[in-house]
Amino acid sequence: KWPQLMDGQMPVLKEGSLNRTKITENGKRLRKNWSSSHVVLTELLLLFFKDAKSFAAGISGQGRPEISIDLNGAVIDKGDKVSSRKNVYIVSTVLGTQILIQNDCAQLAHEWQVAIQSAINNLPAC
Ligand code: I3P
Repeated sequence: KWPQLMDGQMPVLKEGSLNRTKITENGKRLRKNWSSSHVVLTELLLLFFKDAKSFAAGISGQGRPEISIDLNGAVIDKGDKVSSRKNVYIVSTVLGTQILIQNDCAQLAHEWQVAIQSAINNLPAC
C-alpha cells in the first residue's frame, strides 16, 4: 500500500469510505461536487483517494491521492451550516482549502471527526 512505501513514516490511523466535496481552494469558493472517496488519515495528512483500489495500487501506479490535506494548523468543525446533508463535517486548512466530509451513518461520521481532531491535537505545536 502507498503509505508503506514511505517506510513506515506514515502509519495509517484510519481509512474508509466517505462522501466528500471540496468547497474552497486557496480561499476561493468552488462549486460543490459530492463524490464518494476512500479516505486515509495519517499523522500529518488527510488523503482522499478515488477508491480503495486506487489506494492499494501504490504511488507508482494509479495510487496518487486526488486531494491531500496538511493537518498542521487545520481545523475540523460541524458542517451543518454549509450543507443540507446530515452528518457533515468541514475541514479547513491554513492554505485556505475547505473539504466537507459526510456519511449517512452519524456514528461513522462522528468517528471520523474524533480521529481527525485527535490527529490534529497530536501534532507538535511548532
Ligand atoms: C448544488 C448541489 C449540492 C448542494 C448545493 C447545490 O447544486 O445540489 O449537492 O450542496 O447546495 O448548490 P449544483 O449541483 O447545481 O451545483 P449540499 O448537498 O451540500 O446541500 P449549496 O449551494 O447550498 O451549497
